[in-house]
Amino acid sequence: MSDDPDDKLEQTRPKLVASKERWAREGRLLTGKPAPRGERLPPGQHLVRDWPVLDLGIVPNNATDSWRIAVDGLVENPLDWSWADFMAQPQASFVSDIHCVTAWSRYDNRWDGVGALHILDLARPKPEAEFVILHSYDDYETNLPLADFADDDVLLAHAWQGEPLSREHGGPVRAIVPKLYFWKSAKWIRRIELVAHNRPGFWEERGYHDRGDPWSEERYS
Ligand SMILES: Nc1nc2c(c(=O)[nH]1)N[C@H]1C(S)=C(S)[C@@H](COP(=O)(O)O)O[C@H]1N2
Ligand SMILES: [Mo]
Repeated sequence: MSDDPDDKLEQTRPKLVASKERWAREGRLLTGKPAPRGERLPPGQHLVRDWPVLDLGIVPNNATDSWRIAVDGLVENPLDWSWADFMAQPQASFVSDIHCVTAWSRYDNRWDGVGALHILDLARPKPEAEFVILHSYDDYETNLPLADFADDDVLLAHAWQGEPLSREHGGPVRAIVPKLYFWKSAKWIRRIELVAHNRPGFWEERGYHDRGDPWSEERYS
């Protein structure tokens, strides 16, 4: 067995990973009809009322007394917060829709947490910083442009519909990036790394789109 955390993650659910890689190769679910952003439901999506759980077979258990989150890389002021530090930050709420690349969407999710803009204000990205890599406690990674992360609807969320975020959905804290497919919304987040050069994350290395805009159907690379 290799020590590459990516391989370790892949080995926990090899069939799931293989079938999602096949979806990407075959361009499954693509309608070829991009929609304007004003359209609430992106092309090829259908609405669900429940909230499906998707993970790679590792569900970290992070008691809040040992939990930490770091912001580092190309920042003037690296952060390393305990749960108490995190909860002492100004709190933000946002209601947004979820769009998963496996074609389900869920409307009107109310998130409470700490806004990405507040975190960036404190950490102060250096001018060279152009991308953000989100790292999680299950070793999952996903990448996004700093410009997509630095938006007022992006949260590090600890609550959903007024209740603490459950462990299966990424509790105690996950990222929420509503305007991109949900694989960009890292669960069990532990580190926000600012970098100058783009670097693909787990799904981006396996045929999924670098950016992932649902309205342009940026499902696959
Ligand atoms: N840490 C981590 N974050 C993750 C994932 C994962 O496996 N590990 N899966 C991604 C994918 S593919 C999706 S669709 C959503 C699923 O979130 P949910 O289980 O809360 O619906 O989380 C994303 N964030
Ligand atoms: Mo997903």
